[in-house]
Amino acid sequence: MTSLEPIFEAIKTSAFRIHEAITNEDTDYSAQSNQSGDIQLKLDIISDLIIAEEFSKLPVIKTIASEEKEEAETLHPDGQLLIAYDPLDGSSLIDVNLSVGSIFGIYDGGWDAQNMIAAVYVVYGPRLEMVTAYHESVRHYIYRHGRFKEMELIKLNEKGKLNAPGSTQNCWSSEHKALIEELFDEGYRLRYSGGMVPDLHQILLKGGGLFSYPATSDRPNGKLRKLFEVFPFAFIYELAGGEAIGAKGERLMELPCSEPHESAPCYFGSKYEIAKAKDVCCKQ
Ligand code: AHM
Ligand code: MG
Repeated sequence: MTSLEPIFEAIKTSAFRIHEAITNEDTDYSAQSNQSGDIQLKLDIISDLIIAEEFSKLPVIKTIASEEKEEAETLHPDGQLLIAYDPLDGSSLIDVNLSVGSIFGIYDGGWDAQNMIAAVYVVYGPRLEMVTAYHESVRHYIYRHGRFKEMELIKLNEKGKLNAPGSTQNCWSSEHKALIEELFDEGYRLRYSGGMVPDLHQILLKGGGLFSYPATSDRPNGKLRKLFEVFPFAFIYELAGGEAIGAKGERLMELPCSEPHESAPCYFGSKYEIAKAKDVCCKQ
């Protein structure tokens, strides 16, 4: 089996460089927009260039697809692996200095979720952190004194306490509203920053809860993109002992992906909250 260590090392180098850019570069918008129609920050473009540059040094990587680029790009025709990434997720939070992240999905054989062999995310917060999901375990690293130090493995409890409901509330379905209300009625606490990476990281590290970005009347297919955001976190949550489902209760990891920027409604959580989501709003 191909070792993923060089890829993890390239992600660590990119993370360090992006962290430096966030600290030192300005937070202005550029004159460009991406495939999803979002106006790009200069930092979105810089982060994308940094990651592409680090990945281009690795002959094992055949193709990359970025949330910031319209089309996938072949790096090494004889390479084996495909990597989809969101270079700077949540970048609209940068100006108010909230945490943001980078997300990576690594595939062998095509872009369908079933071909994913590893997923990684980086959190740029008060600290620089990285989480890898690979070989049956979800590993957590914190950047200290010039290197990423490995911490305890990440495992979700059966049931958590946090509720992170995304999107525009007055566009929710009545079923989705009912799910969110039921969780609050059971004592769940609201934790939603608007950054998928720190919001999902918080649920993973605090033992469990629910993050949802549903189908809404303004966005019937949700907002979060399968390749760049949904599949990598579905892989990570399942490996951590949780579950990740779509609008009909189906496993997100079983969804096909026919277009790189396709989105999907999504629910990530520990087993209790996902069972509840299936019962209350995610039905066939
Ligand atoms: P981005 O890729 O343009 O940064 O958008 C993705 C972000 C996620 O990090 C977050 O979960 C979501 O958008 C928040 O959206 P909303 O403000 O609609 O809840
Ligand atoms: Mg994103």
